[in-house]
Amino acid sequence: MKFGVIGHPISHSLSPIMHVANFNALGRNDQYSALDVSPQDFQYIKEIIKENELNGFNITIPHKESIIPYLDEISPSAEHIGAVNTVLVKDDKWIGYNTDGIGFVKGLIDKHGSIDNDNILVLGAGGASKGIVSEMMKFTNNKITVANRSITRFDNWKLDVEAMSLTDVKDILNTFDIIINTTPVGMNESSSELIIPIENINKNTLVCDIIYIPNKTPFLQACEKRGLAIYNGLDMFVYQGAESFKIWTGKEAVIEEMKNKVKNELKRR
Ligand code: SKM
Repeated sequence: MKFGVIGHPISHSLSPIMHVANFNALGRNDQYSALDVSPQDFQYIKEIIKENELNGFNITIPHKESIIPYLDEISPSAEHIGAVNTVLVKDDKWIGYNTDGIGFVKGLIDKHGSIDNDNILVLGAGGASKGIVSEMMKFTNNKITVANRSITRFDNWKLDVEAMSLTDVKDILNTFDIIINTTPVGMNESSSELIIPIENINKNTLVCDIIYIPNKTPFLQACEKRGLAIYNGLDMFVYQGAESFKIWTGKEAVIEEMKNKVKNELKRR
């Protein structure tokens, strides 16, 4: 079978080597390529996929929303999130899914165990946050708190969450067992801005970031320095790929092989 990832730019994507590691581990002859499609050329996406004879593909920045009008069907959760990262091509029909949120949640639970009774705070209210929160709600009994700089961002949220401003959440930071940063703050290593005052966080809290390049954002570094347990976005990337593979083939991926390959490649770069 043939798969691929569509994005712009795309040369740095780790998806091809990660998926090929999985195909090899399973003894499959599948292919996975990276296709650079600029926003101007995105109107030709149907032709591009047909020419490349893909059975399924991932979609990354900046096309996760622009793909939606080209789909024949969309999963309810991808529709709710408003973003698609996985397309299944079935009998010439395109079906869109989003595996980013479930990828984060599965990775988190595999690593840290059940989140049934945890008090969880998610920072940011964009697409990534919505995806993670809607999946996480299925695995926890507590109401999830979501904090964003501007509260108007919650206007189109249909989820039953505790919505707060970043300013207000500062006073209750010590009440959370897990804190997840989904904002891009920290992507840029030269910026030392921390999104919340970390001295207010409880010592037993697990602090997560969905970013994995850099390996430790300044936010995670500062939390680690304070003695808190930290968790970056690498597992999220691996598990979203594994979930995409399951959608395309109905088979379970070999997570460990994928993870090792990505870790080694990141070390090499
Ligand atoms: O959602 C994923 C996407 O499936 C693949 C990807 C990549 O190849 O860098 C990144 C994320 O957007």
